[in-house]
Amino acid sequence: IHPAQYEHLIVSVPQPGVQLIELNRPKALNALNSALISEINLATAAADRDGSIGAIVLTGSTSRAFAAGADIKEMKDKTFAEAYSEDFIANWNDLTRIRKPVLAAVNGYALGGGCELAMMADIIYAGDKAVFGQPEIKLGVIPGAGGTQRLPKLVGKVRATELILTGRNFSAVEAEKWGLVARIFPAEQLVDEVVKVAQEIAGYGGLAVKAAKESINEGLLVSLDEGLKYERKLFHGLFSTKDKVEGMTAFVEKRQASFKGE
Ligand code: CO8
Repeated sequence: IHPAQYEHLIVSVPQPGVQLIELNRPKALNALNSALISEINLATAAADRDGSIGAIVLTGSTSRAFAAGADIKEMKDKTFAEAYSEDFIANWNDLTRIRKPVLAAVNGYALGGGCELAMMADIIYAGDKAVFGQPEIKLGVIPGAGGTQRLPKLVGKVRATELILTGRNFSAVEAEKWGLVARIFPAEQLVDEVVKVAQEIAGYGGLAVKAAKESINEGLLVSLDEGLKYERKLFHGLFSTKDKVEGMTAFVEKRQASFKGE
């Protein structure tokens, strides 16, 4: 799909190696309907295949919302039979199968599915006025796209349970204190700053970057012993790459390494 054909996204390359994907349904505060999620999946998969891209930045609108949740209007009349038979929202998780790093830049509301979408990214950065929350309990449901699974892993079980059972919003400062957010920037500078981080990552060897992400995520699924073994296999494998030769030679020769992703 050509970038200009996305209905709900603006896709661009603000710096070499960086794919910026902006959610663009501002009138609905970027509420996540099926069409928008399909487009996110298409755009991220395209970036994952594109050899010129090293990292992906996912963001909403500067002023009001990253995403105010799943589209409540789309869900309101959906029956159990429909939700179950179409496995409603299962494809949201496709984002977590992207192998290049995904950085979420959150300004404004990241509520419900918006918070869950951010948590599918590898790193979350927040604007100083960002507001997070899992308010699904107020709608008679529970988080359905990873909120009850990822939030406890990220902020701890007790805090996550309190947030999910009360549905209360929380601030960027709380999110950073609890380890959900890596860093906070002034709202207007957020996207530029995150693009800079993405550009730095894109400048490293693509194989090592993918392996690091893969090893971290695998480690969260298995025992420490298995995780350490997995890490070592990937580490050993990287000794067969040109980037390893280049990176270490450049260090010894006291010059900047030039990685090729090979
Ligand atoms: N779905 C659909 N439309 C929305 C949503 C949403 N989640 N959020 C906002 N909108 C729409 C509003 O309906 C309104 O549209 P309109 O102008 O046509 O009435 C427009 O966006 C602007 O919103 P408001 O007028 O409400 O703006 P305010 O500044 O007054 O309030 C809030 C902003 C506080 C963010 C408020 O809009 C709000 O509370 N939104 C809902 C937040 C919420 O409950 N999110 C959780 C949704 S449930 C969910 O995500 C379940 C996830 C389960 C897994 C995923 C399933 C797909």
